[in-house]
Amino acid sequence: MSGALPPIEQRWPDAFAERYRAAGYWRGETFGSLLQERAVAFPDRTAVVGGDQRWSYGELAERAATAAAGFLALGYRPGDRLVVQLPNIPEFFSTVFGLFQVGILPVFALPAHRITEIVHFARAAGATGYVIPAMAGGFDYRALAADLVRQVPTMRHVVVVDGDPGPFTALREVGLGDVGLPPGPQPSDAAFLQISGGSTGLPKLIPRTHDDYIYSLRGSAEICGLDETSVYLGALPIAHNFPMSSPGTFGTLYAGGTVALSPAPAPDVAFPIIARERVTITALVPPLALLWLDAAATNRHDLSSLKVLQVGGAKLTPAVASRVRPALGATLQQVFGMAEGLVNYTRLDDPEEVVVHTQGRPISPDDEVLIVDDEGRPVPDGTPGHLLTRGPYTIRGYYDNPSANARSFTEDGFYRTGDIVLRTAGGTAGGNLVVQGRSNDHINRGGEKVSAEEVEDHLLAHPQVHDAVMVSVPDVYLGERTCAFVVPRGEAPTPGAIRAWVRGRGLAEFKIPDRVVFVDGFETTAVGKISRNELRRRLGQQLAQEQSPS
Ligand code: AMP
Ligand code: DBH
Repeated sequence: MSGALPPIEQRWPDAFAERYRAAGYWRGETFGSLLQERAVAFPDRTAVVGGDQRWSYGELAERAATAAAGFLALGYRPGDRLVVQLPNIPEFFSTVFGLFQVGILPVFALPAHRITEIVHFARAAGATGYVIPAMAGGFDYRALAADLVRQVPTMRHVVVVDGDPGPFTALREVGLGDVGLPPGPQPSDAAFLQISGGSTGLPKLIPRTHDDYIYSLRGSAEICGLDETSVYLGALPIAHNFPMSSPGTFGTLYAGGTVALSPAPAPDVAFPIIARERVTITALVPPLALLWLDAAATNRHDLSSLKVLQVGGAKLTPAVASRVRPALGATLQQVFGMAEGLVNYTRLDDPEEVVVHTQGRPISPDDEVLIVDDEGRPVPDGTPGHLLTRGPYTIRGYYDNPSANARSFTEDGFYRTGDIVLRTAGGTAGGNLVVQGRSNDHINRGGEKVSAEEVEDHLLAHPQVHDAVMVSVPDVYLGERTCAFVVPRGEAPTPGAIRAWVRGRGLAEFKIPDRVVFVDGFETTAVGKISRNELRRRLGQQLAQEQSPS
């Protein structure tokens, strides 16, 4: 029934694959073998803690094997895709490691995604199943599932991993069937599909192989000094690439450490868990880091176990960065990464100046980083330019998306990140990247990426909207906020009605415009319409000027 996997023709060319194997980056490990080996080596060590559950490596492996058998009994086979939308609960790991073992590909949705996004992921991936919790964060995912099965008839099952499944299938009640475990995927096969933050338009699907992702985990765990005594707190949504792999929960399991899960990243939820589980490392986006720093001043919990605070996903200001050590007694590590691959870290022994002022340098000696001007010519160190990259864990193409691939990759396989960066010259901080901004329409709202174009398309669907442009507005807390300029058709609706409209279209809350401004029309030039990118730039500048004190 389920469609065959479109060929992932965007693999690394043979010469590169051979080089990455010869260098020892790709070692032929798979996620299935990785968990098995650890469960044999140290079955009783704690792997995952969350809610009132505490699973050893042995128990996690057993639960993953049961999940694998359950999905097989439901009729799923290697190469099928399932949209997985799970919060920070231990069942996340038993489910996805079960899928990895069979070679079924999870498509990692975030808990914040809503019906429009889930339908898009399901269709784009040709998914035939949807895996959810019953409830999380006060939201009923079964209602979302009911909507999904109405809109996407190829959904064969909705699988609920905890609680009351309602009309759907409870994973724990699926019989094991008589299907033997298939041989399992090859290390060079895609293990899952990550979601791009959306540089232009709708989010794209990112195929990551066992080989490449496990290399990035191993490299990250090494850079972060993880070992079996490490306790990583999953505070951000763990389906996101940063807390999953940099080194994140997967890197921690790779190193044989313990993953502790926080149902929310707020200090009052996370601090008691840090104290109880003796957490050694965690990852935050900048607005949360600021919240933690403020909360630390009056905090009653023992946070002394915390050695490393990673901050990434959006630009951290030096002023906030320099507060981390005094307030938390932990080493700050800046992390500049992307679900498409390349991840940069400041190193734990870097001088304070480097840690506070730069976003680090790549994991691998074979990460190729090019910084070029608008014409594609390399710029000197210290000069901002477009960041292009290629390497042993950076994809060569999105899943089944030729037009995005033509835009986002060069002929010779470099990924156009859309980021404007500079490389620092000489001195102690030499050779590190400093992020300057973006070259396209994606707005970074405190680490949550919003495509202006995607939201504009929803605004334009409103009957009283003639035209709409969404821009980024500087914000002290989030870095950037969104503002939608709307040209009404006939009588102007209220800003509240516009925001309610976007919410009603079934989008994640973080994509709803923070502000709505009505205007009579947009600038045009003598030769016709100016480009939307140029329009966004001018409107953004206009807003910034209005905001700055004169
Ligand atoms: P995504 O496409 O959702 O994986 O987001 C990746 C993008 O997030 C990068 O291309 C950057 O634009 C942004 N980003 C990630 N980490 C940082 C950071 N430390 N500083 C500035 N921007 C960042
Ligand atoms: O923002 C990101 O996508 C990101 C940030 C830090 C990421 O994917 C990562 C590290 O791996």
